[in-house]
Amino acid sequence: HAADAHRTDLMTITRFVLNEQSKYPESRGDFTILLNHIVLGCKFVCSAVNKAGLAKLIGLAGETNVQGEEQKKLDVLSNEVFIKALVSSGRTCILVSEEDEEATFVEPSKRGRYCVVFDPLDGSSNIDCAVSIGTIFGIYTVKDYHEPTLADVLQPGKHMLAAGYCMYGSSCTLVLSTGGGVNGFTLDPSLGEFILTHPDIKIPKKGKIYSVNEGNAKNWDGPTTKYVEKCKFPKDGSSSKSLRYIGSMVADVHRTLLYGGIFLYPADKKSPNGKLRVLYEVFPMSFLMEQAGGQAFTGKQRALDLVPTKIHERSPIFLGSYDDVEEIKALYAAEGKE
Ligand code: P6P
Repeated sequence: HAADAHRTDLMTITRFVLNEQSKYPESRGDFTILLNHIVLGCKFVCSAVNKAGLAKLIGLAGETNVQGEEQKKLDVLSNEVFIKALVSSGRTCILVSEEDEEATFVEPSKRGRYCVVFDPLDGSSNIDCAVSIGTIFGIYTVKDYHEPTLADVLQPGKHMLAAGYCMYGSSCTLVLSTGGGVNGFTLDPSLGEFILTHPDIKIPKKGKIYSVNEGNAKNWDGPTTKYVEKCKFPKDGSSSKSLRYIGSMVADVHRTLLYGGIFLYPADKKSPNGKLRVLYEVFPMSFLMEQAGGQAFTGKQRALDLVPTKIHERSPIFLGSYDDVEEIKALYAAEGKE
């Protein structure tokens, strides 16, 4: 019966993407090959993260990355794995990683028409306490991949073809959009395959959770302060929202996507552009939120309309349930009129 059919009709991520791509007669399977290499990287990192506590992989690699943060061995490992997997796919021409100060231009013989921007292990400060962390990625295509330039990756997020994240938590969950909605896949370690477990994810229109680092409250601007106040002390008699903040973007965004609510990393007096990086944190998560029926706002504009000028540029971000983001947009608009 149906349940058995489901068990035997394994919809793997590769099969799913092939089905999606078959809608484009001109597609030659390049995207599927690229995605398979990203999936390979995620499987490797999942295995390394799960073994980290045992294999003493955690701990400092003794170097610091471009962000001035101490690099943990898993960061170094994950970055190398993804760079190597993406180059060997033969489908990429530029790679931007959170771990590398400069973009990687793939050697001509191995070039393809895709650019991949990624954070190989976001939230890595949480590794040592076994809090969920993740890989975040976005994919652009370039016009002329024989002469790739940085301009090919400094595109607005709305030009992304695909975006996703892989969360290494109680289960290894890969959430992906190729522009036709959002789907979630869970790694079955016994098969080594990502199986479709969350088809066509839609974020609730309004949520009961807000997610922000309240420790930065003294530095927030007016609209953010007013919004968080409203979450805690609603004036319209509705119940106050719950605060959930894990401090690992992939985990906070995954919960927001499935349960609804709003995730905020606002600008503050110390960091006028907020903390999160445009290319490989803000854009992919904003892409997914819009594809799931939510929205993403920078405090000034739709996040996906932003045109980055530097590969490690930061931006404030408010993303999640459509109605919740609408409320903070109204507060920023009102401030603009004061
Ligand atoms: P804070 C983790 O270091 C990270 O880049 C994101 O994963 C997370 O959302 C954010 O920083 C947490 O930052 O300042 O609240 O600790």
